[in-house]
Amino acid sequence: MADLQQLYEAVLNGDAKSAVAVTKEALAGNVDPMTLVTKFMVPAMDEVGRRFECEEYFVPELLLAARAMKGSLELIRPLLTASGAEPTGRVVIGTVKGDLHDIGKNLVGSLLEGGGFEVTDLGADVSPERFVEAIRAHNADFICLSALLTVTMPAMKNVIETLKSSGVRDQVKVLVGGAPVTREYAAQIGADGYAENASAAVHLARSLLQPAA
Ligand code: B1M
Repeated sequence: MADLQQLYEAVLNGDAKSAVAVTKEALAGNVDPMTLVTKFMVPAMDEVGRRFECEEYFVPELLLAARAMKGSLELIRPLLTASGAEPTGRVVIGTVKGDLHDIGKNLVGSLLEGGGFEVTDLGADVSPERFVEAIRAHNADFICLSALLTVTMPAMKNVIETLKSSGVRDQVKVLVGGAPVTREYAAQIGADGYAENASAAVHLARSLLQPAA
């Protein structure tokens, strides 16, 4: 049986090899993949963030921790996305302009896929214009915007303004999330909803889907 605390330590120490090894062992032992994410990896990332804030860690340590978490998530992702369900709605997702954080956004995208949504992931540092193009190209029902930096939160508002000026605002529901984002901020910028984590994003998207005619 895998010692799951080792997964926490591996992400915290940026040890990708150990993170992958423990994850493989845990999955082989039928541990729930979301337990690995929410109980071990995310708390480790929170501790990485805390250490960064008090200058015990610097950007290289953040990068190593992110690499370790991504290594594990690559193993977990197929399990999250394998729903087999018919697509219930189309989602375009991305991290807003100026922001390179993509781990949380990737998790949200994976769970939405697992929840039966068709997901187009535009990556990180996405301009408002690229969101508009993707909405048109994929006839999206939702866009999900992620921001992890206080300074990039206003870019969410820019996206909404660009959707309006491009004439596509009424076509999509805009959902927002990311560590510094709040329900109040979402309402303030005119988003249709806020989700605090990946599973809440799936519930929210489902609740906003129009019932089939
Ligand atoms: Co940076 N970083 N970082 N970082 N980083 C934070 C965010 C920070 C809080 C660390 C800290 O100071 N404690 C801080 C931001 C402070 C602030 O503005 N409030 C910070 C900073 C300052 C920076 C730099 C400026 C550092 C520098 O260069 N001096 C720089 C900025 C670069 C840029 O973006 N332009 C920077 C860079 C980086 C790395 C590139 C090194 C790396 C990211 C690698 C990557 O993503 N590929 C990194 C990392 C790893 C972090 C921390 C440690 C971890 C983020 C993470 O992956 N968390 C982070 C501290 C922290 O968050 N505790 C930090 C795990 C992830 C699963 O959670 O992303 O919150 P999260 O996603 C959750 C929810 O938020 C929600 O669901 C997800 C899953 O449950 N969610 C959504 C997210 N998006 C959603 C969208 C939705 C719904 C829900 O749509 C509907």
